[in-house]
Amino acid sequence: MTRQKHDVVEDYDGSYKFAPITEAEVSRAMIKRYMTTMYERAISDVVIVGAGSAGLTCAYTLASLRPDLKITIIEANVAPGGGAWLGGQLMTPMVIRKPADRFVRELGIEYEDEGHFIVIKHAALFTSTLLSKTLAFPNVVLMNATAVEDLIIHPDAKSQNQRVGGVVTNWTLVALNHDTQSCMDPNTITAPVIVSATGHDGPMGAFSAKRMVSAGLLKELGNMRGLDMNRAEPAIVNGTREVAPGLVMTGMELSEHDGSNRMGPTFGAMIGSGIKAAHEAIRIWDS
Ligand code: 48N
Repeated sequence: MTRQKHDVVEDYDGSYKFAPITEAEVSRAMIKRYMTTMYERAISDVVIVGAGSAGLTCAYTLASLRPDLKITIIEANVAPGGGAWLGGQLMTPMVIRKPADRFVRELGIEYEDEGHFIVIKHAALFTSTLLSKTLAFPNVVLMNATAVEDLIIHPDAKSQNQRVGGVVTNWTLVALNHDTQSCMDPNTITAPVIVSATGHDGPMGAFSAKRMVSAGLLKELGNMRGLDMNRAEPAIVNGTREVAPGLVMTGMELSEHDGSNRMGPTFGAMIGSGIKAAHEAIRIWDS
């Protein structure tokens, strides 16, 4: 493939020039936008905690079905994507069992069809495509390197039952280092619907499930069971639901909440459960 010559290549002779800029212009370009986002999203419609494969699939589905909703994704890592950058044990191909292949086709990703499952050549191809298409929706905001370190829980106006009404956030490095500093207070984002997809491992895995126990909304964790692909995947998809008023749980975090099996290196249930979580969020929003 012969590269088309264009001005950049021709200027590589030492004459390449950028337009002039001041450092303050760069800082202000970021500050103006991010602080406006924080101000506007202090009240969101749906907050999704965790930008792994389940959380991102939920965000994509929700944004495509409901462009009217302000969707705010909170991700503790600098890099979103959770555990979906590798297929399993450093191997890169990603296995997805049918019928979750329908979502892969919607994203326009090529794959090999193996009959009752498909294989994408690299998990990063799935995750980077899903991430870029999700972020392209105008109603989606991603706050990464930001941790949810608590839930906002109010008595429900009508029933007086405990209802999850938002999240408490902090920079992840602060959230992980509270015991090294005097109290570094967090920020808040209120929303009538919270979707928790914080996974089953990692520094903050199963965050909301664990917080529900300590907050008295759940008697005890079910604790994820051993690997069984055929039991695990339908259990996670069919079990995705509103586990407490205002809080939908999905993806592998649900295995810790319910005590369902793990499925190992197959990702169809992350897709199916993320899609179901989006429909649950709409049901709650519209109720
Ligand atoms: O990828 P994960 O961990 O979670 P899921 O449920 O989206 O996908 C799980 C999947 O990758 C598997 O585990 C596969 C299928 N294996 C199964 C098995 O048997 O092992 O993403 C969770 C995301 C991560 O990016 C975390 O950084 C983030 O959630 N997170 C948080 N973000 C903000 N605040 C928190 N408190 C928090 N806790 C976790």
